[in-house]
Amino acid sequence: MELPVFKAGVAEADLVRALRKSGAAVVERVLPDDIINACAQEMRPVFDRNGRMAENDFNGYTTLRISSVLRYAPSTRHIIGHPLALAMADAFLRPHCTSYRIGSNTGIEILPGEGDQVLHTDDSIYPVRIPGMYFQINVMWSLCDFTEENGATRVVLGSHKVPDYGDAPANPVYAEMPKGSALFYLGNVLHGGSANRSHAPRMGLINTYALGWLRQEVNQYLAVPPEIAKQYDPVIRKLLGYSKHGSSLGHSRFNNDVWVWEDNDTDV
Ligand SMILES: O=C(O)CCC(=O)C(=O)O
Repeated sequence: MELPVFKAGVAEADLVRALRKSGAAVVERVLPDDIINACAQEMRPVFDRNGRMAENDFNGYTTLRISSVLRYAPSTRHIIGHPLALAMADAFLRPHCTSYRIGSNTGIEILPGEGDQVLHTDDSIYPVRIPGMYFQINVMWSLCDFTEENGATRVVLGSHKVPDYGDAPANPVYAEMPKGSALFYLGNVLHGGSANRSHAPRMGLINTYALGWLRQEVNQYLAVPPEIAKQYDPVIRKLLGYSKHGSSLGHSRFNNDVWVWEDNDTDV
C-alpha cells in the first residue's frame, strides 16, 4: 500500500476515500509561508523555554514539545481551524457526535540525534473500541520540509483496520512532505515520530480532534482559559470546548456574565 499524496485543493471526497482506505494521507502545500512563519515565530520562545518539560521515554530526550499552542501562539488558529481539517473532522466524527472538540495541539521539534519514537495509536487514551466509530482524527502539519532523514512521521498504512495491533504489519512508511503540508491520520492508525539523522530540527504541529462527548486529551479550560480564549472567533472557542455538546453536556450556568458566548451546539 502506498501513502496517498494529494495537492492542495484536493476534493474533500477524494481525501475521505483515501483516509478510509489507507488510514492516512498527505495533502501537499496547504499553508502559505506567512502563516507558517508566524506560527513558528510565536512558538519559538516557548519551545526554548518549555520544550524540554515533556521529556520521557515516549516523547524522547532530544525532542522539544509544547502543548496547548493556542495559549501563546494565536496564529495557530489558522491551522487548527483550517477548513480542510474541519472538513475531515466533519466526515469522520460528526456521524457520531453533534460537534467535535480539540483534543490536543502540540508543537514538536525533533532535534538532530533523536531516535525513532515507538509506533502507537493516539486514540488509545480512550479505553474502548466500537467498530465503525472513529474517536479522533489527527493532522500533522509540516512547518519545515519533512524527510525520511530529518524525522518525517512514520505511519502504518491500513493499521486502522487491524483489530489487534499485535497483528499489524510492521512496515511503516515515511510521510515525507514539503513545508506547509498536512498529514491526516485516523486516531487508530499506528504511527510515530522518526529519528532525525539530519543536521537541522524538524518542526511540526499536531492537532487532534475528538468526538464532542469525550473528555478532551488536554484540559483546554486550564490551558486556554476564558481570558485568552475570548480573543478567538466562535469556531475556535467551540473547538476549545466553550460550548455544550447537544442539549446539555458541558453546560455551565453561572447567573453572571463571566462567559456565555455560545450556549448552543451549532456546527463548529
Ligand atoms: O512527531 C511526530 O512525527 C509524531 C509524534 C507523535 O505521533 C506523538 O507524539 O504522538
